[in-house]
Amino acid sequence: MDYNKKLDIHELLKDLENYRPKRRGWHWREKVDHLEMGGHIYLDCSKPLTNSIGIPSAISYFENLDPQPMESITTEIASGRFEDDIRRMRMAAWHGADHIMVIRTAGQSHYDGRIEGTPQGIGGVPISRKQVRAQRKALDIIEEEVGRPINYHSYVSGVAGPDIAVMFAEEGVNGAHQDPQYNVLYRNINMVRTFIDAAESKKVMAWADINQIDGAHNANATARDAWKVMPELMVQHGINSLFSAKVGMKKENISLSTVPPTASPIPTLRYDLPYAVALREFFSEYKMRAQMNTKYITSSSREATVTHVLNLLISRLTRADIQSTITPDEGRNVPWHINNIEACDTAKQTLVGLDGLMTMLEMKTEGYLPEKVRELQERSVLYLEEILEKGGYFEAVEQGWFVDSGMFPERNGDGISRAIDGGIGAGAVFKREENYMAPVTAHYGYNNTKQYGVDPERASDLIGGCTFEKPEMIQFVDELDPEDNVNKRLAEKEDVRDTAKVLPEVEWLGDGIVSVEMMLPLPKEVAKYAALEFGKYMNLEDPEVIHLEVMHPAEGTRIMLKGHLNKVVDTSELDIPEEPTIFTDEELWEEFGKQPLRVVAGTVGEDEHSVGMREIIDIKHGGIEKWGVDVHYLGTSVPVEKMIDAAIETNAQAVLISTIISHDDIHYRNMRKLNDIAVEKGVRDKLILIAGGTQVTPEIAVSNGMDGGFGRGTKGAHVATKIVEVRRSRENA
Ligand code: Z98
Repeated sequence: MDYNKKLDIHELLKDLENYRPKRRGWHWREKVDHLEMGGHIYLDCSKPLTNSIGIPSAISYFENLDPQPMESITTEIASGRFEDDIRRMRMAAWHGADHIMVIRTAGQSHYDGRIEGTPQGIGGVPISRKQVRAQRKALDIIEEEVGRPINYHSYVSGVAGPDIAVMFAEEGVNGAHQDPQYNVLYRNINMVRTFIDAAESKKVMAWADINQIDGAHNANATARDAWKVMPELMVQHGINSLFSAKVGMKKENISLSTVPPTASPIPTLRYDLPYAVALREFFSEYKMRAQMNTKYITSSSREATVTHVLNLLISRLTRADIQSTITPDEGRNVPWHINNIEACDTAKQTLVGLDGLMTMLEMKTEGYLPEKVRELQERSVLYLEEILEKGGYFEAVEQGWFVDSGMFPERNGDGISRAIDGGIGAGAVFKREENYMAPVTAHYGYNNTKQYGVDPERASDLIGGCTFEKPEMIQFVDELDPEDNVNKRLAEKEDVRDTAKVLPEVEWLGDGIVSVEMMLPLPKEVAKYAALEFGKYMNLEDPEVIHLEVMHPAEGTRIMLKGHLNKVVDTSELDIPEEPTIFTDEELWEEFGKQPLRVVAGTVGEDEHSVGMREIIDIKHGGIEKWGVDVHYLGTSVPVEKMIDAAIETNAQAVLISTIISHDDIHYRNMRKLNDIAVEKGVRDKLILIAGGTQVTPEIAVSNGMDGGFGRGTKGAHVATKIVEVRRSRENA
C-alpha cells in the first residue's frame, strides 16, 4: 500500500464475500525494556511503528520522534457510515491507535437478530457482517502499513448477543464488550435469558481469543452522583469477570472497563486514585481497560483534554493495559475525525511524558490512601455479601440495588429495578432436552455428543466442521436495502472521491462541514444568535452552535459554530507556489561549523526600525546567531557606504541591510547604492548582499543588485539558507 494514496473503498469492497481475516485474537503491544529512541531511553514503551505521525512538537523539533506507550490505545469510531470510518481508522492508526472500537448504531441491543447489508447508522454504525468484514479487511491493510497489529472491537450485547459473538469469531474481531449486567440494567433484557446468552457468547469469544471488556463503566455514567457507585462498580466487575473465567475465558482476555469515577472541580484524585488502587488490588489477575470519565464531559475540548490527562495520570499511577480515549464528541454529538485523532495524540503525549513515573514514586502505605482503599474494598465486599444474603444477583436487581444514588451501605431506593420474569426475552429459556445436540464448536453447556464418541468441545467434527473451521460455509449476505446501502452513498460522492475536486470534511467524505470559532463581546444568549447570523454571512448552511463558554457575563462569550460550506474547490485550478527550501538546524549547524560565516548588519538610510533586523539576527527567536554565525550589528540609520566598509574591515562574507521606510522607493534605491559601492570598492564578488523589510519583494530586490531579498514573515532560517545557497553556487561557479 502506497501511503501517499488514499484507500480505495471500491477496491476494498470488491470480492468481499470471499475475504477471510488474516488472524484471530487480541494482540498486546510488545513492551521493549529500555527502548532507545532519538537519544533518549524509554522505560514504559513498546515496539515502535514503521509508519506513524508524532505529536506536533515531535514533527517540529524531534524529527517525528514517536515512541509508542506500552498500553494499547483505543479510539471509538462511530460516524454512521462505515466506509468513511475506515479512512478515520487509518489516520488514527498513524497517530498510535491499535484498538479500534466501533460504536454500534443507537441501541442495536434492541434488535433481536443480526442486521445484514450496510444501512447508515445513527450514533454509530449498524454492526452487520459486510460492514465488519470490510473494516477488518481495511485494518489488515492498515496494520501492515503502520507495522503493528490492530485490534478491531465492537459489542456483544442484546438478545442477539450470541449471534453477534459467532459472527465476530468468524470475522476475526479481536475485542468486544460483553456483560449481561449491561443488558439487564440498561436494555431491560430478561436477566435469566441474558445470563444464559452471555455464557454462550463468552464461550464463543473464548474460542476466538477475543478480549472481553465489561460494562461496569455504564453505572458510573448513569449514576446521579458518579462517585457513589464505587463499591457497586467493583461488584459488577467481579460478577462479570468471574463468570467469564468460569465459562472458560483466559484471564488475560478479561478486561475490566475501569473508570475514574469523578472529574475536577471535584478533588478528583482523592476519589479516583484510592478507587483505582482498590480495584487493581482486587483484580490483579485481570487486565485493565482504562475508560475515560464520560459522565462529566461537556463540549469543551480543553476541558475534555484535562479530564483525559488526569485520567491518564491515574492509569500510570496504577495500571492500564488498554487506554481509552474519549473526545468532547461525547458532549457535542459531533463524531469528527480530528477529535478522534487529537484524543489519540493526547493519550500518547501524556503517557510518553509520564514514562518511568513509577520508578520515581511510591504509593503511601499509611494515611488517607490505604485507609480509603480499605474502606472501598470493605464496602464492596459487604455489598456482595448482602447480595448473597438476599438470595443472589437476580433478587438484588429485582429490589433495585444497582445504580442507587446512595453510597453503599446507604441506599436511597432509586436504583434500577428489573423483574426476574420481566423484560425482553422473558420466558424464552428452555431446558435442553436429553437428546438435544448441536454439532457446533464452542457451544456452552450440555451437548450430548458423548453418545457419538465426540468431545463436546469438538462437536462440529460430527458434520466435518462448522463455520469456525470451514469459513466457506458462512453465508455472506450482501445489501438488502436497495436505497440505504454503501453503493448508493459512494455513488453520491464520486465527484469528490479521488478527483481534483474537494469539499471540507469533518466525518464523511464531501460532507462540506466546517467549524468556526469566534469571541463575541456579548452575553451568552445574545452571542449565540449573533454567531448564527455571522454564520449566514459566511455562507454557512444550517449553522449550529456546538460550543458556548462564558468568558464574563457581560464582556464576552466564546462560541464554536458548525455549518455546511457547500462550495467545491477544484485543486487543479489552484496556483500553488513552490515551497522554498529551508535548511534544517542540523544542516545549518554543520555548514557554519565547517565553514564559519561572519556578517555585518544594520538598518540603512534614515531608518530607525530595527526590530525586524534584530529578530533575523538574535538567537532568542531563531535568528542566524543560532547556527553560530558571527554578526556585527552596526545599529540603525547606518550610511550605506559604512556597511561595505565595515564588511571589508571585519572580513565579513555577507551584508544584511533592512529598511521599512519605502516612500519614493528609498528601500530599492538603497539596495542599488549598496551594490554599486561594493562594485566600486572591488568587493562585490566577495560579498553576499541581502536586503529585507516589510515592503521588500524578493524579485525586485534581486533586480536592484541584491543576492537575496526578504519581505514580511521572514525568519533567520530563510536568510541563513539563502546565504548558504549563494555561497555554494559561487563556489561551484
Ligand atoms: C465504551 N463509550 O465502552 P447497544 N455493551 C456494553 C456497553 O458498554 C455498550 C454496549 C453494549 C462506551 C460505549 N457502551 C458505550 C457493555 C455501550 C452498546 O447496542 O448500544 O446497547 O450496545 O467505551
